[in-house]
Amino acid sequence: MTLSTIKKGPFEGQKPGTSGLRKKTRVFMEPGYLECFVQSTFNAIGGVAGKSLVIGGDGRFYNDKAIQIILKMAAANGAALAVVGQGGLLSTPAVSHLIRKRKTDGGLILSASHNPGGIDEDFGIKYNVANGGPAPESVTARMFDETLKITEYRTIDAPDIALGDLGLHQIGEMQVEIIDPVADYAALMETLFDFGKIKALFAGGFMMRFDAMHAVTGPYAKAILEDRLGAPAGTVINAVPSEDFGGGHPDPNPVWAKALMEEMMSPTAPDFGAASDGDGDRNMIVGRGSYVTPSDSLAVLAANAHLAPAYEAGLAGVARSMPTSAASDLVAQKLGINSFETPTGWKFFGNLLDAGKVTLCGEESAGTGSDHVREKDGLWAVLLWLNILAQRKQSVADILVDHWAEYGRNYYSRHDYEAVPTEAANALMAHLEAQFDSLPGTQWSGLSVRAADSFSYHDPVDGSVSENQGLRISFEGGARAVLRLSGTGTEGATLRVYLEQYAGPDADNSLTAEAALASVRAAVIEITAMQSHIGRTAPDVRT
Ligand code: G16
Repeated sequence: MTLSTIKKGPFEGQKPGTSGLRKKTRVFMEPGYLECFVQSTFNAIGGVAGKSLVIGGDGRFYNDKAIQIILKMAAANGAALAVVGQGGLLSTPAVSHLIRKRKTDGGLILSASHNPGGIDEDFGIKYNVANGGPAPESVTARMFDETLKITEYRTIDAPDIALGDLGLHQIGEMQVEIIDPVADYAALMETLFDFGKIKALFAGGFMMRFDAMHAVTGPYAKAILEDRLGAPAGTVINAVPSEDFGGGHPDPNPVWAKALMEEMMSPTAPDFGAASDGDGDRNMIVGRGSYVTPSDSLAVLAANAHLAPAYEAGLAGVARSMPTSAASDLVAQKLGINSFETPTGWKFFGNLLDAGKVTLCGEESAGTGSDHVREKDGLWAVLLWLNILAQRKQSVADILVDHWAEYGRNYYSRHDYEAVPTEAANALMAHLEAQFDSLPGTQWSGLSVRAADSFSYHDPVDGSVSENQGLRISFEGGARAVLRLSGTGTEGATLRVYLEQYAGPDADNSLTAEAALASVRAAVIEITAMQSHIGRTAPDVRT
């Protein structure tokens, strides 16, 4: 085996976004592209000599090749151990758990999450630190700096590792341990929830459908829901991970999980439906005839978490990303616990979790999680819902109605405008920002603006400040709109418009979200001069 140093780099545009580096797969396949990013990551963390890493991905096209490349580079850089999921598979929450359990120095996750996979679709890589969470901004900034100055990377000339063979392997001086991707994660879930109660629920005829969307959660969901909890065979559908996710978007929302939504809205719907994304960290929850928005899901979980063994003693607090609805704040207020508002990106929850300030976190982008790992966790959210359903013995719809009757309802929807030319999207945002001083007090579509600003986050744990984290307009009467540009897309800009309207416990809580949000939506379209900036006012995706 020969060590070599290959002259290459730098490559433009290797700036990590909301969740690592995401690009078209063919970009990652350019000779040296992945290698330079990985070497830059190693350089940014002071090298990997003597260190241990967890490595795995969601099984999308190029996953296995990328893992072979990374293993050889880690060996050439002196790493001591790589823990790798069998077949190169590991869900994002499973990586987070393994980093913590095995006390490794960090991990690398190969995934572009909910983005489609394939040679002409998307690929991605993310570095997680020793607490199991995504690298914080201070680390991603160092990584980016390294990508700007890199001129060479190190690798080793060695045969590929048989990723399917469990057990110990060797590359140069580095050990590679291939592990069952599901076992440790499933064991962790068993410590958090009342598996006996959930088992009894299924034994009593409770029916569920879980759509794994041809992505990484399939094997985890089958092992936990069907094998351990006794859900009938066939409960988990699309359970075999495929490298192009069966040609679909592994994005658990009503648009991309359409077949599941149709089944759940039909007269023969099962009691409970759920879906997860490419790398298993997102979730969608839907009851018979009743879709639960991710913001409401976080609030319901916070209000009922004490029904599951892990959270029996109560929660330290709840954190949500700024664009997520304020529904969970109302629960925190009632429980008398902390609530925090962070920028979009799971990495911002890490400090709050590590400091014990919060127990649950969630985002409007279908992410919910707790202090059991440092990533959002799709299957965990599904199991917590199941545990709550097993205890409350009510339907999802009834739980929601009760929740709104107690706390009021935060009507909520996110509208995405995809593949907008970057300049047009920037111009729209600049146009809005330029009006901040003059907007308060003005009327738009019957709503009066109360305040408008750009969100900055002051991390209460390490004091760091993150600016420009989204533009907010709040209106008198409980309406709010947030606009930001996505940090996870790979083509042009994706403009996200987040709409919210609060209706108190005594108000009409039975409207459709579309009807309840019509005024705030119209106001945003007007204030931003949307038609003239981006040439349309109808979004591509509404969640
Ligand atoms: C990532 C982040 C989330 C974020 C989401 C959307 O999720 O981890 O925190 O909410 O992207 O981000 P954006 O609005 O910038 O596209 P994932 O599941 O894609 O890793």
